[in-house]
Amino acid sequence: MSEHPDPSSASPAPELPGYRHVYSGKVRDLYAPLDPSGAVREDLLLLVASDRISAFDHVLQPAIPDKGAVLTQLSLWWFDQLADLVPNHVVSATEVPDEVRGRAVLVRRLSMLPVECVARAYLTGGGLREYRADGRVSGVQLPGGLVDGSRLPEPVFTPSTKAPAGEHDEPMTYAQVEETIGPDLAAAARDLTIAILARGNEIAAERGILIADTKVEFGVEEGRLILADEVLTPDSSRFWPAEQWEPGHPQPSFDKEFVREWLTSPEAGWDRTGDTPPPVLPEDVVERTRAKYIEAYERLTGRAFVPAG
Ligand code: Q0Z
Repeated sequence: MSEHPDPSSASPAPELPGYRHVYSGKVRDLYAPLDPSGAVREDLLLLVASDRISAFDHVLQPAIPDKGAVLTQLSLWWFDQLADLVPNHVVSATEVPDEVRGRAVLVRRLSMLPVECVARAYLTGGGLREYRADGRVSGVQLPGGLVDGSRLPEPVFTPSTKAPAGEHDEPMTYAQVEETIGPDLAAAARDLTIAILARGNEIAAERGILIADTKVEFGVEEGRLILADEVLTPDSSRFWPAEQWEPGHPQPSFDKEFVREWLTSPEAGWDRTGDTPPPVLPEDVVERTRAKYIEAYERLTGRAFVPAG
């Protein structure tokens, strides 16, 4: 067992015949399909969710088996639940290479808004820091007395910049969003982001999950917004177990609780504020985390998760 795992070895982006690899994020890989002549198709992209997991800004080892498929299937299910609110970028989840079947989606390649669209229904993280500083979140005045984990009177749009790889997104004011994409697209993106989170919470609340906040990405086609990327997954949103919700302290994460708990335990012997990479996760933490992703999928969708192959 290595003390200094190479994060890229957790689950590297596969070579896919007929596709060109264009980009890899911490946990996902992006490809462009090639046409029969071998030229890159400019109108389509293949989004592949890996089994990689990140915590405390590090990609961990090993990967979580089936995480990519669970998140892909959950995102596809949400696109259907949201279809009356917003059109989406999905072309096909079946016309994908066998090697990534279940965790890949062929999508329309869109011109993306240069804004991370975030909405918050509960106060935590960066929103809580802003509130503690001046009683406002993204310029919206909130009532006094709110604490970590408080439910907000209504969801708030808290956009941020799309930071270059390796950097953190910075909050944007609503005026900055209007200057960047124009007032009409800004208002549409704000209203849709809030509506997506509100619909998400209506559905999730009945199934014992709170969605504290979420980040969505929109493309633009003929002046209209198209929901792109992933939606309402535990990687793009904070999922909390409703049963354990108790404002006044940081809430346990539905999916990553065992990972964070172990990484910060004496057993891991890791200083997350230092520059040492995290230690390899024990098998039981991997297995319990896999079970939480599947539990989130099954509770939300009411469907059994069926692993590939
Ligand atoms: C999404 C990302 C990654 C997956 C670009 N429909 C679209 N049109 C144009 N661009 C995108 C999309 Cl979804 C797009 N990302 C984020 C990165 C794997 C998604 F490595 N980047």
